[in-house]
Amino acid sequence: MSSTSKIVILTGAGISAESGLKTFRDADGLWENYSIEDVATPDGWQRNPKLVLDFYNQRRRDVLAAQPNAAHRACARLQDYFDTVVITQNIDDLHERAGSRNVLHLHGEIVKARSSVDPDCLVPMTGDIQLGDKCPRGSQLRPHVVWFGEAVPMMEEAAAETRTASQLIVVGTSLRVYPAASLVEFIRPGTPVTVIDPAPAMVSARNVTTLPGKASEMLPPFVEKLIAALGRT
Ligand code: BV8
Repeated sequence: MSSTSKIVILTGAGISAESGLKTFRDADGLWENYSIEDVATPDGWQRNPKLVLDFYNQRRRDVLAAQPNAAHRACARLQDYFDTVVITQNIDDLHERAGSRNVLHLHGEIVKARSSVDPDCLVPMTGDIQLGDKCPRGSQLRPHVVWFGEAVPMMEEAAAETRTASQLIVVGTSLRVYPAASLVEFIRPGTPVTVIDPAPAMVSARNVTTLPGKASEMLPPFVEKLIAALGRT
């Protein structure tokens, strides 16, 4: 690996778990307490927009009250030494608040709201979205989030970044949601993949290293190793 190598880090809810934000599928996860169909689908939005707004308003408050942890900071540290891209499935802004500058949100961002009629019409959102809050075009504001059954507009860009990665680091994701989970299939054959997770998902690639454990314990020393190896090239 040299300083011109590109490192892609694919993160999921697990990297924010130690910041106090619930994951989806762990014990006491979000999907244990909410029905995906009711709060994370367009049908749920049509049926009961207030329930959906309340769900995301509470998550936005939790995100704004949370702080980045050592794993988010380790991702940010990498960009001082390598061409680094963070591709996250998370809608929180903890990577950005930890200092990462090149973050690609596959499933949207909780700190933005958008028009219900024009997906390109976005407004910053750090408070609650209420029924009756309108976008500049006069439609009800909704969370800027990709729901199940909605297309993932950033997928093409994410695949292009992954195709040119010299190293892929997968942190804190069950790799259960598509097409995000299929990103691992876009690496060039033989590209080293490192999976960090207390319960690592299976990654079918030729060169996979699994580091079982929590993101904030396993990622910082791994990042220091990558940086130290630079000094020896
Ligand atoms: C689409 C909303 C088409 C934002 C989310 C049947 C088979 C396969 C696929 C499908 C199928 N039926 C339907 C589909 C497609 C569907 C899908 O994949 N469903 C799954 C459930 C099977 N996908 C879609 O609908 C996507 N769209 O396909 O559109 C299309 C095309 C063109 C035109 C129109 C339509 C849209 C998917 C996006 C859905 N939105 N979230 C929000 O509310 O946040 S997905 C949701 O799950 C989250 O956003 C998250 O990104 C995603 C993945 O979850 P993870 O991040 O991995 O979290 P999880 O809890 O699962 O795992 C946590 C991990 O962390 C665990 O491994 C755990 O061990 C680990 N961990 C815990 N603590 C720590 C830790 N790791 C490290 N340290 C710790 N301390």
